[in-house]
Amino acid sequence: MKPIYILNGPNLNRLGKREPDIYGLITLSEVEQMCRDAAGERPVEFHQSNSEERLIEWVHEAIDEGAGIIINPAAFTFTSIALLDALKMFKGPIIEFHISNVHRRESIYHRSYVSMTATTVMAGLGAQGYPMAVQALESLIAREMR
Ligand code: DHK
Repeated sequence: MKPIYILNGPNLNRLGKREPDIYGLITLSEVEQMCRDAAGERPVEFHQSNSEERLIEWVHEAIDEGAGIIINPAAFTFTSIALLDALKMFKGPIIEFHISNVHRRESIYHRSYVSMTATTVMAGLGAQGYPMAVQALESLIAREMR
C-alpha cells in the first residue's frame, strides 16, 4: 500500500506554543500520532520543515511514491509558486490544510497559490482537523479524485 504524505510548513514545529489563541495547545508530535491512528494500516510519511526546498523535495518524493498528500504549507501558501509547480506534478489527491480559517484572518492570508491545484481545502477545524483530513484523503484516494 502506497503511503500518504502529511507535510507541514514553516513555524509549525512551534505548534502548541505558537499563538495558542489561533493555533491551539496541541503539539505537532501529538498531531502526528492522531494522523497515524486515523490512517490505520495506511503508511504515513509525516514531515515538517521551515525550508521551502525541503518541502518541495518531499513533494517530489510523493510524486514517485505516494497515494495522496495533505499539506499545511503555512506561510508558503501565499508566497510559493515553486511549491505550486511541484504540487501540479502530483497525480493523486491533494488536501490543502490550515489549522485556522485563513479567510477570516488578515488579507495576506486570503490568496492561496496552493489552492490553484489542490483537490480540496480544509481550514478552521483546529489541529483536531488533521485526522479528519486523513479520512477525507482516504475517500479521495478510493474515488481516484484529483
Ligand atoms: C499556518 C500558518 O503558519 C500561517 O502562515 C497560515 C496556517 C495559516 C494555519 O492556519 O495552519 O496562514
